[in-house]
Amino acid sequence: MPGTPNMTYKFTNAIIRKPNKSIQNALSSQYLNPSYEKVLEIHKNYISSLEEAGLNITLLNSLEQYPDSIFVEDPALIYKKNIIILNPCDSTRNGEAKIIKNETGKYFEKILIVEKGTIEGGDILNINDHFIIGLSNRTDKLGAENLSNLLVSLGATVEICHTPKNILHFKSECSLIDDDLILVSNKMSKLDYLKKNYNLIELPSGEENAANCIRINNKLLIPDGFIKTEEILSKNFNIIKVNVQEILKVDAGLSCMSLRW
Ligand code: CIR
Repeated sequence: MPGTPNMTYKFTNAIIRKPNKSIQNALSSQYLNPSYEKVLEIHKNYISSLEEAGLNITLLNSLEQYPDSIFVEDPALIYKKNIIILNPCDSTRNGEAKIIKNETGKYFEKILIVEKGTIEGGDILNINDHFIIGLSNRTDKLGAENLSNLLVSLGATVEICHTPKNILHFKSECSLIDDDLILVSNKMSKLDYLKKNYNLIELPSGEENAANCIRINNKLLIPDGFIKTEEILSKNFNIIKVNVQEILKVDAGLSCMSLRW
């Protein structure tokens, strides 16, 4: 296993939301409806995996009125001891921001708010004190610039890039897995900014969905069922495999079901 975890993935806590029955009506580019029972099962295993990686879990109540609300990564971002409330783009998700602010503000020193534009956490990749924000169908320039100003005021640096076409979020197909090491799909591997500044591991075609992993302390959580990815990563990482099959139906992955700090 590579050296001491850097601060980006040195975590002790995670915020997670209990699954809602209305997840069956979550946004899906494939027009698929996940089963609530299967999502419950996945969620239980997900929590166990985070605990195995050393995290204490804060479990928020389910929100039936927001079908996509278990994906808590999208309405908020945690940096240092602060929480930044984002501005989800889709009208069925936007209200999640105010709710998560009221539920979690007490855990943080400052609450900052992106007031203008739209921006979702899935489009934000954090590497130590640096953030890459990917413009996408969900994150616009105004939202990215507003978040960037807030992050800079907290001492961070920011680069605004483009999420490649037909990828929901920047992090849907990439993740930081070690110091300066990013796991990417073929499309993400072509981004100049990533190529120039980081070491990349490109996953084989057909396994793009495995690029959304989460490094937590000395463990790497990877989605189950991606045999080539497992073979590549298990050589150098302590992996924990997590089943995400049912939430793939609604374009989600491992990172989006928790906020970690
Ligand atoms: C959505 O379309 O908003 C949800 N169905 C999936 C959100 C996934 N979030 C993420 O990758 N950060």
